[in-house]
Amino acid sequence: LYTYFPGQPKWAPTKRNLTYSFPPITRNDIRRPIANALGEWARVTLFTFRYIQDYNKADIKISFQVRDHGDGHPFDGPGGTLAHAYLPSDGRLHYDGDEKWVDGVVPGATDLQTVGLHELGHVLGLQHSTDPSSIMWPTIGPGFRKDLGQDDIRGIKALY
Ligand code: TQI
Ligand code: CA
Ligand code: ZN
Repeated sequence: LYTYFPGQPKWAPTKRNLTYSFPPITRNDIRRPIANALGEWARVTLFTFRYIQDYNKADIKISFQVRDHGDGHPFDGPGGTLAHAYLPSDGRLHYDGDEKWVDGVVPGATDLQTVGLHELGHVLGLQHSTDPSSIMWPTIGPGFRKDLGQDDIRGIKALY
């Protein structure tokens, strides 16, 4: 079953068309799997996600960070933590730049889209689920791809 953060923080009713951006230096090949993850959430919610160039103006700020990156939650190098995201309506989503990121299923590497789906769940207000088939289930092996589950869809629809 899905859960929410304490106090059920969520995006305000006036915020349904969210913008997202990357810092200008971000590699181009990571944008497609992240856009796909956004598209999956858009399909099951009233949210739309639109890319804008201006990183500082975006609702959802997606970046790659390594080790201590100034937010009090340092990454841990290869392995361990893969990414983290802030709860609504902060909008920050950080990938650990020390992981081997790929678009798809590659042994020993981690799928950008799958982790993006999970982290975007946090960005939208979902906490972890007790359902192993949920994208919000807190563990997954490397080299796997996972999609939204029924539990995730029920959870997000019940929140908004
Ligand atoms: N990152 C953790 C996560 O997003 C960060 C975290 C730990 C966290 N405890 C938390 C976030 C409590 C919010 C609340 O869950 S992670 C997976 C999975 C991670 C793990 O790197 O462990 C995915 C990120 F499910 F695959 F194991 C994304 Cl998909
Ligand atoms: Ca790591
Ligand atoms: Zn999580």
